[in-house]
Amino acid sequence: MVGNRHQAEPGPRHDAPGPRHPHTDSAPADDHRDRVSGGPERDLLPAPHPAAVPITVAHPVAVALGVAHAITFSVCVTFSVALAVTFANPHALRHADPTPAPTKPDQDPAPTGRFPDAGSTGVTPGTQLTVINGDQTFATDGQTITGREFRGFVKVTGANITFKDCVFRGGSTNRTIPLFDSTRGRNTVVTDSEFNPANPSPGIDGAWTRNTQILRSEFRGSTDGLKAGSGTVLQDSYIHELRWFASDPDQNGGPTHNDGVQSLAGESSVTLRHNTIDLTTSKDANAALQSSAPNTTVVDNYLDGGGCTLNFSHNGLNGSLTGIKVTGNQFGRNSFFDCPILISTRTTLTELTGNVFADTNRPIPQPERHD
Ligand SMILES: [Ca+2]
Repeated sequence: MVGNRHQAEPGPRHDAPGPRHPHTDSAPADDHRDRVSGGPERDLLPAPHPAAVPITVAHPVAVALGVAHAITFSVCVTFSVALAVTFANPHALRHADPTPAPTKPDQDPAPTGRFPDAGSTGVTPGTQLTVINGDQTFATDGQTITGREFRGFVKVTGANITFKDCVFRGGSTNRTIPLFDSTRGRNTVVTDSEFNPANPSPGIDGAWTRNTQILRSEFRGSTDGLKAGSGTVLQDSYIHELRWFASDPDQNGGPTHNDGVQSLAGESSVTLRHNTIDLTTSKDANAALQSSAPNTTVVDNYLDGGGCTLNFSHNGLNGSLTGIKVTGNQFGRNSFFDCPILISTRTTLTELTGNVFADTNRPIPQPERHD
């Protein structure tokens, strides 16, 4: 499992000298860097699958349309353990139209003024969920899985596999593991689904992904919501209420470093489009997005919370962090250091336009810059 992600992981920035944060004069400088950039994050993502690099995500519109058609018939999937317990989905507030027209992920949509929430994400109301007990690995190319509640950890190793209207709950463990792992799959799609651990623990994240689209889905209750690897697109989704722990073995016994989305050094080409990432309800959260991934795009999101809400760092890279676009986002006021965006000294923002505070529609301040 453990691959080169270990070497690529940023080291603890609190060990490095740096300027004092202008907004925290009364606090030791170490405090800021530790809170906003974190110490050594969990670094157990596997090495990229050889077939998964370079990134080749299927055309998003074609995939989305494929999903829409796929749900009109039943695909038989054989599970190693399948407990035929069905029950009605409790999320009755889901949007009324179960098959909204997909947004073209390769075009910037017009800002809608309404951001994703519990009512517009997750399992479609009325879905009958079948409980699947035990860990599962999906290796058969092209299959579509619908209406499952996974009470076990799910891995994807095949290509062009779609999950729709699924709930990922994991199990009880002290391992460092995501509820859903598509880092070794190709062109994975997850729509209208929920990531919510049944037994939260410091090592449980919502999802680890590569070459994956996640649409209209909800993350809550995990340590990090999404570890977004190369070729990940997160769109129209809702990340909130992450779970903080005072002692995390992956942080040398220190508290968890909760991030809505985290992209580790070694990953690239991550897109966050029209999501709500709200960490204001997560204790001492690190960031809505902590990223060391070049060619990351953050567009038309609602973002709030964390030490700094967006935190870009070249730490762990053998050079600069480049190709970062942050455009058309709305920010809340609740970052701990009054810091919507922090960039490291070797981070370049290729685009930085149209980012405003949600309450006033006034531009956010220029990014803080230090290591
Ligand atoms: Ca983290």
